[in-house]
Amino acid sequence: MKHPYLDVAPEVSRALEDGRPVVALESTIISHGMPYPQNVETALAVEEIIRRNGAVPATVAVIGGRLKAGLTKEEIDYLGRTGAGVTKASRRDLPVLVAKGMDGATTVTTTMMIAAMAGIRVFATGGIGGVHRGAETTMDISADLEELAQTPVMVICAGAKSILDLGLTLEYLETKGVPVIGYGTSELPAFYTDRSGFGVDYRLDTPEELAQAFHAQRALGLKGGMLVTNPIPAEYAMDPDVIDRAIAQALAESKEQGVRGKATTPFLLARVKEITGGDSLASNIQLVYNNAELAAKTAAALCRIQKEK
Ligand code: PSU
Ligand code: MN
Repeated sequence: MKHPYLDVAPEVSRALEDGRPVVALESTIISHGMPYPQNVETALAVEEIIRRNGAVPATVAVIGGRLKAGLTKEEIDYLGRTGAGVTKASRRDLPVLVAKGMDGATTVTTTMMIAAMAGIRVFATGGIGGVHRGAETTMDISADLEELAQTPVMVICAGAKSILDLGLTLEYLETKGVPVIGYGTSELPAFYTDRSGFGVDYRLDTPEELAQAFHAQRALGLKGGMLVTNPIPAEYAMDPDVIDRAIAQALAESKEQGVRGKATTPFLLARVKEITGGDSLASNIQLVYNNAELAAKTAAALCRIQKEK
């Protein structure tokens, strides 16, 4: 059934009909995750990497109240230029954005939702939201974790930043039944670095193995998605001491300034970037490229499995 509020771009829709691979991409990373113009350049380069690896990109957003799976270059440029002027759209934001015909940049949560509505199974991003440090008292737990628990999309990321409590994030995912896979590693990567000190549930080493696990999750009739954590390539990883100090400073500032709610993650991301100069941005861009490539290959492997059945 076609969804009344969903617009799937013609190229994406043709690929899905033909059983060809498609990879979803989020837009909060464009509007709130990186500065202009690097955000637009990166978003367009990521689409290109997905094409080069044999899949069709579908960048997701809400434009004029329509849920979009696949954006034009102009729409990507608009989101990048407008930056934080666009609503950061999580699950709770969709009803009003749609009813009022507004724009929204989709987080991991809403990108998963819209990808699932469109029939897209693989989604590449940088980092996911999780359980924040101090969540024992603030109750700040990203809606991304709830979405992973209920929506059947594979999310390929570079782990989570230690602006979060990584141990509590893993506990939460365990409770919710979300498989956490390390790609070529048995340790959860920490976004800017390939190590966190925490183990993942399983290590898988090829796109085929990732696709098989996702296929089995569907065949078992399980709800929810799968989290694939793909370590940043060693040559782009940051010095753990440098990044830890920047994160500690950003966290202290957010506390001092009383930053709360949906502003927390964008505040921390922006401050870490400012404190480390351009270094963290360069790493951030490279890890997204790396995830896009793996997502395209995994989406292709998933299509091959589907054809065999
Ligand atoms: N973490 C990052 N980069 C990001 C985000 C998180 O390292 O760009 C964005 C993603 O869109 C993610 C959202 O879904 O922030 C989570 O926000 P919150 O913590 O408010 O749920
Ligand atoms: Mn939050």
